[in-house]
Amino acid sequence: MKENIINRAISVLDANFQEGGFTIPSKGLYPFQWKWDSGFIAVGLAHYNTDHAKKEIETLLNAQWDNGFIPHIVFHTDDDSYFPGHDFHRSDLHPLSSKQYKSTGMTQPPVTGFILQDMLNIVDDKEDMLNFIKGQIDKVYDNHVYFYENRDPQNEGLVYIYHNWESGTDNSPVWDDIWDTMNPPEYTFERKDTTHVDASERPSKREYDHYLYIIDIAKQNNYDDTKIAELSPFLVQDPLFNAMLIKSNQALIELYGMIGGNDDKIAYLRKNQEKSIASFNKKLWNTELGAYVHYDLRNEKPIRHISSSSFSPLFAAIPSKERAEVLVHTMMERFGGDDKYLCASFDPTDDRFDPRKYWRGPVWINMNWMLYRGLKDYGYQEIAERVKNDSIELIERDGFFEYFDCRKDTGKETRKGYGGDNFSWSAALIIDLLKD
Ligand code: 9WN
Repeated sequence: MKENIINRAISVLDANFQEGGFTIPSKGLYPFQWKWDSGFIAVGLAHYNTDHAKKEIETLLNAQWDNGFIPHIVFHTDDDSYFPGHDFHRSDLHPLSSKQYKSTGMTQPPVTGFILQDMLNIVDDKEDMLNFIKGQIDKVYDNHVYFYENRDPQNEGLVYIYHNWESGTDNSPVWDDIWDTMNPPEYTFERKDTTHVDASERPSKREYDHYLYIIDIAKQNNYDDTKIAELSPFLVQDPLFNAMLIKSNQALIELYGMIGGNDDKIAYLRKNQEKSIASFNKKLWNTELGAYVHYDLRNEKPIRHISSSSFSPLFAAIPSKERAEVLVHTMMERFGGDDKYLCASFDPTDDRFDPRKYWRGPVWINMNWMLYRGLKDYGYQEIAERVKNDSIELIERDGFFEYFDCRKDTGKETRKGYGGDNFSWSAALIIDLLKD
């Protein structure tokens, strides 16, 4: 069974690998290179094709801007089957954007640092991988400097995101609180996603109006970070995004330690790491809910809803042992019922929960992969195994879908897999989980 899933996963990844040296997330629905997808994909590739794994990271980092920014989508081709494409995003408006690659002007969770470390841990030829890392690591470091110097207006060690697409958890009900503060114009545009996937599984037209409006504001200001911090109606400190930065800081510190001769960079990362972890625990922890939550920096208030992002700090060693216990208790109480697969992307006890719709409730394999490792690190072996086995069961039942209905009993509807099929990170990360 195990070998069979791994072989099928390899076929998915190989079919999605493109001539340009990168992997698309899913044929039809997502035809370009995405930032955090690339990282997860590289982990899977490292298990069986080191050259592709290295290429994946290289092609992403080649599209870095001169200010250290790494975009969320790199448009390697002129494919017009995705909306909004490069002609809407217009990365050329920023004076320091890549002259060679078209991209978006927004980013995604900074996973690349810890991915480099994972790749090193996975491969047999450590010397070869360390050499590769030596050639790439400064780009990732520059990306972290970009975040700390441009995305932290109150100098707290917590960086903001200015768009829901930067979070990776696009239509999470957490953002409904922000949409309530906005009233964007009605845009006329042609959706492409709903030609690939049923509209009921995707964000609504009105949600897209909000998404486009925020980009318009950023474009009117040539993607200038200071202006965005001043004007964007969406300005959020996201626990998932910041946990990824912290996890990657730690990996960069350890990798630079192995490489040697980078004391100034290690010192910079350590200083920020300490500050970030302290602020994270102080500002994003919500005692009443027993969980980490998002903070709305524009309106200066916490967003009191629990999502799978609330548990991602376990993966980055952020909570104390005691706090981790409270967090895991919250998770099991709200998300861990016997009638559900772990882990729903949004709180099943919340009115906004939808078990089948995108980031409003379904299980996502990348979140499970992080949760599995976090739980294991804190000694919750049994729950970790459940997260792993649930992930395997869902994929074995239905295939390598983008997300899965989190209910065990779905009545007449026997299908559990939704969104894009043959989805790359589901394939990549299941390889990693099965090899663990
Ligand atoms: C917008 C590629 C991406 C993932 C995101 C996921 C989805 C895009 C979309 O697909 O977002 O970035 O068009 O819906 O939410 O996490 O990186 O797989």
